[in-house]
Amino acid sequence: MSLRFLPVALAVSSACLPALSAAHYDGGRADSHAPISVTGDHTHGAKEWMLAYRYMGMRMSGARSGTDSLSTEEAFAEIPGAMGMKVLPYEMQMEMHMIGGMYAPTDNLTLVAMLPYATKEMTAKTRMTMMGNTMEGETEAETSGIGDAGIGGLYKVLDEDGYRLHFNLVLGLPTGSIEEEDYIPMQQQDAQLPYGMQLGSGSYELRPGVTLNKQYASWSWGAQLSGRVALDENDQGYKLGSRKNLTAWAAKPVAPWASVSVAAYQSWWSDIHGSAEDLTINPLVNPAADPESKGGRRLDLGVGVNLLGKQGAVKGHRLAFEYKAPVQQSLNGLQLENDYVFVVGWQKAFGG
Ligand SMILES: [Cu+2]
Repeated sequence: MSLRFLPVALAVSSACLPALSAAHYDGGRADSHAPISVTGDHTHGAKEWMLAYRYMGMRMSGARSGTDSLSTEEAFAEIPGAMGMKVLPYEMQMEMHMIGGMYAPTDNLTLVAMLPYATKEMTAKTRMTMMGNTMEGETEAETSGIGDAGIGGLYKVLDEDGYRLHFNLVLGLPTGSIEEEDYIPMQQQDAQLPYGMQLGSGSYELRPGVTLNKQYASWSWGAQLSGRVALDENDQGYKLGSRKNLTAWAAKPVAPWASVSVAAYQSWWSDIHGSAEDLTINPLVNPAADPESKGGRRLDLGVGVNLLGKQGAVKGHRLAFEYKAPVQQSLNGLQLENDYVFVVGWQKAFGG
């Protein structure tokens, strides 16, 4: 650049300065937090802490193999069966309550901790063929209790021009039970339930991620790449397959206290390695007991609302809702199809 352009360059850059500082990340906007099902989406300023509660409801129903939805008849035809018996998982309802906390010792580091409590209910159709007669029935199982806790941190590496970038690293702890039992009619006694009905993974788990947020005056977007890897085999002699998630969202404030969002969630997860020692259900009879029909991939789309109280008793309280449904899913072997996920969350930050 020759010297005669210097005054022009200085004038332009000084004119841009107010715009740049105005573009600093504003944590006081409803859309400064991601849609509520995204965790580890934001960091906090030094000495700030936050309490959070999330409720998640998830429903799965019907069978699928690969990308095809199967009718009950088609699904039974895919189960090899043994001794004339076949069990087809048919419906599952999961509810999860998650308590979370965040604390930022510095502007760059935010510590996080979370503990879930889940209830799972599964219904299966049974079919028994004996001497040419087929008897149909239904069986139900239910479990509830705490799941795997997580502790870790988010480390912010960039915060300028409305961009915020941080790394996520959470260690999952095997606090959830992996030996849940219920009455199994085919065995006429209580026995260990299949993998999907257990409350925890039984393993220490690494959950790394990277999160980018970008805020403009009238809207914002964000993206997160995250994963889960079991570090050790659990007491039952297996470990869950690893999982990768790629999430992207866009949000728009519609009032100083509200924003709406759309999001896309792509996830990939692999089969279970090993098999549960105490699981007496035959995988030939019930595919839920088959560690090799657990993997898959799914694309969910979500719509959400974030509310942020601006005055009076609700000042600083966040309330958010999100509904997600799959638009594409491909499952290894015979598995239950996901129907929807609904999340409600409350968050409140203090101090700072
Ligand atoms: Cu927070």
